[in-house]
Amino acid sequence: MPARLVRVDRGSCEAVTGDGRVRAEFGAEPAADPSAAPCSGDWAALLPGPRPTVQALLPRRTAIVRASAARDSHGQVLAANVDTIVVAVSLATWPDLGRLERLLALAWDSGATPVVALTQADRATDAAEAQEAVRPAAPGVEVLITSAHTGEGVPELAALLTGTVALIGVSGAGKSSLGNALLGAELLATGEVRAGDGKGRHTTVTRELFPLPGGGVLIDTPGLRSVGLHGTAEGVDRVFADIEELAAGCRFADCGHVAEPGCAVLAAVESGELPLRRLLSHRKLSRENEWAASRTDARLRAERAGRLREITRNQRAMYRVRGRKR
Ligand SMILES: Nc1nc2c(ncn2[C@@H]2O[C@H](COP(=O)(O)OP(=O)(O)OP(=O)(O)O)[C@@H](O)[C@H]2O)c(=O)[nH]1
Ligand SMILES: [Mg+2]
Ligand SMILES: [Zn+2]
Repeated sequence: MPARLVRVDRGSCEAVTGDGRVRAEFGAEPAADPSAAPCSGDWAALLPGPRPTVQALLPRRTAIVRASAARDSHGQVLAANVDTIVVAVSLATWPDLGRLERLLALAWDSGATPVVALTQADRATDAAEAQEAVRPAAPGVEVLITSAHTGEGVPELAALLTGTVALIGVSGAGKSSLGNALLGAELLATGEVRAGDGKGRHTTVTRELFPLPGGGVLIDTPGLRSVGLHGTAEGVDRVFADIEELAAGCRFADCGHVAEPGCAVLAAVESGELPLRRLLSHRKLSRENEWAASRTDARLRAERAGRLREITRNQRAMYRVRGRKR
């Protein structure tokens, strides 16, 4: 029975089928790769019955994957088959552009299209000024001013959303509040931020799909404490499309934009066209991705070597059996 997983708990999940919502158990033993485990937004094949079980997951069209907190090279999937990612950034304080670039790289890497929602505009000193500051950090991405409390920008945001929509951002950004505004109902729990530092209290703890009034579904996610990149260079390249464009003018095709002669990127920093902050952020995120990729490569090599050993072992055993038969 085809089904979509709307919420994943320990050992079981809530799934929506053509006949309604069911609780389904996980059939097979957990895979070695945690990113292959069922996740909100996955499409699945259920074996129906009094206790339905998840028999198989369909390949994911897109997936939001971050480096897992565990010290292995596997990524952690935050949501699967997402079409639009709303990156929520609160205007209650001045936006952290480096963090936004990181979230956008994660979003682009997923295969979905990101949108930046500047939230809590009613608390901003100058929302328009903040929007202008954010735009250069998000080339090719819509940046909207919104407020869940006044409803400002909510219809405009809703108009940009298609298919499966995921809300991501730090705790206290106002993801769930904005989610409720989009859902047109108070379905998601929201929480006060801490008085001292204005940080959220990690109110949202599950990722659950809710149908949107205009079609499609919404996945609210828990506030991200850390966003380690675990992607390809593609996401970073898109966030820094302006640097990629400038790089085409560098004298050397493999220019690292550090101290090379004829570097068009450094020239742009010199002239004030490109903020130095952005070049440094690019460098940092690229290195992180390369590191994640090299660790994944090392793991794949080890796994291949392991498989080869196993094949050799099996072959030897087979020859022994054959030898006995003769
Ligand atoms: N003034 C104002 N406050 C808002 C707005 N949106 C959210 N808040 C407040 O910000 C706090 C955090 O909002 P949440 O929606 O719970 O934030 P979240 O991003 O879901 O946080 P986590 O679930 O912890 O990740 C709450 O006290 C909200 O009332 C807004 O548009 N205006
Ligand atoms: Mg929340
Ligand atoms: Zn260069």
